Amino acid sequence: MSPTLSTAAPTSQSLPPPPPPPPPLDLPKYLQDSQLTQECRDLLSILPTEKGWLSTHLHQYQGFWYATRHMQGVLSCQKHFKAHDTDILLVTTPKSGTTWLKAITFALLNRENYPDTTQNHPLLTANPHDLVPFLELKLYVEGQCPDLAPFGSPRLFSTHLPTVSLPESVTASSCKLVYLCRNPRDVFVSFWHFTNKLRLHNMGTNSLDEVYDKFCRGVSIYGPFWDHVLGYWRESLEMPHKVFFLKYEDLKEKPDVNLRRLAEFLGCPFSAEEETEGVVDEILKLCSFDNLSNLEVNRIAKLSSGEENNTFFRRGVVGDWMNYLTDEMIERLDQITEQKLQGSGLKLRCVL
Ligand code: PAP
Repeated sequence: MSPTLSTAAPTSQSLPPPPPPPPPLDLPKYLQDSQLTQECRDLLSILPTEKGWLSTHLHQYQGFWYATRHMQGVLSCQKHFKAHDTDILLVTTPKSGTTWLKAITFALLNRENYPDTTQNHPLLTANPHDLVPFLELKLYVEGQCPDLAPFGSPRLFSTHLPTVSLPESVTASSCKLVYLCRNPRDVFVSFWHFTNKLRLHNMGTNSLDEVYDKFCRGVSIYGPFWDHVLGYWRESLEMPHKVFFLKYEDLKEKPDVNLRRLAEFLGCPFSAEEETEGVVDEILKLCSFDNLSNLEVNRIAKLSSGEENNTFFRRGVVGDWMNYLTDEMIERLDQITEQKLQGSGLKLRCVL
């Protein structure tokens, strides 16, 4: 006798299990918190934590705030990165002009290898972040110990780390640091746009008021902004041969003067012949906002961490804060800036 086929609806017990939630790998890498070592998890469990602007959480470590995903890279780079005396480290707090500084310094150091800035130049086909990688956000981000041999000499890296959290060998060696800062009004507005652009559709956008309050309280990636800037400002005063302090606004206003100063600091000044040939202007033209932002690679490609290259190019001007901040917001930000920078000798311009 053949078995009777049941026509009754299956009970919940016989139903197949519901599909698992989409694995975190579906998220762009910059939103993933996975791949943390136990050491990192243990540390995170005891650090002060707040809601992030983009990542779920921010953690306060050595006085500054980091996304969960970045903590692994910070610890790993602190532990393993061995600076060479000839290394050059580009340092910024986010949205201070990192992409521009990377492009300019790369073009400056590689001008003999790539004398023609209009053809076959790496910056025409690669985003500056791919040419000058971040230590803690790219090379060490997954806790691995990368092979840095292909970087040749001098090695050019970047970091957003504050002075207090730099790997020991950076301080102990004769490597050079170039710090670029930008006024906090424009940094904040740029950061607000950047994080909103990177948030997924279902995450909604951050309200300006909410993240403004966090920024003022120092709770932003690599914040407090003022402590970050002051740390490098003081180092540049104490060790001008090691730390070169640049301002975005000065670079905008007098790019040629500041590029020449940068070249002097890095020990590769422009020769009289280069000056006659207009090499300074060629580099500046190659790295200009208009040129870089219109290149195909920067319009349509992505970084390996998932951010679209075009998120690093928005307006590229001084003073866009005027279109976003209320008088009260400006007043609060200015009060903090005045209080924090008091006695330091550092002045930040918000307009040109
Ligand atoms: P990061 O720190 O996250 O790497 P970063 O490059 O500092 O980002 O920030 C991008 C800002 O630099 C953007 O500013 P905005 O939002 O106020 O417009 C971007 O437009 C600006 N920027 C990028 N490239 C250049 C450039 N070549 N010249 C001037 N500004 C630039």
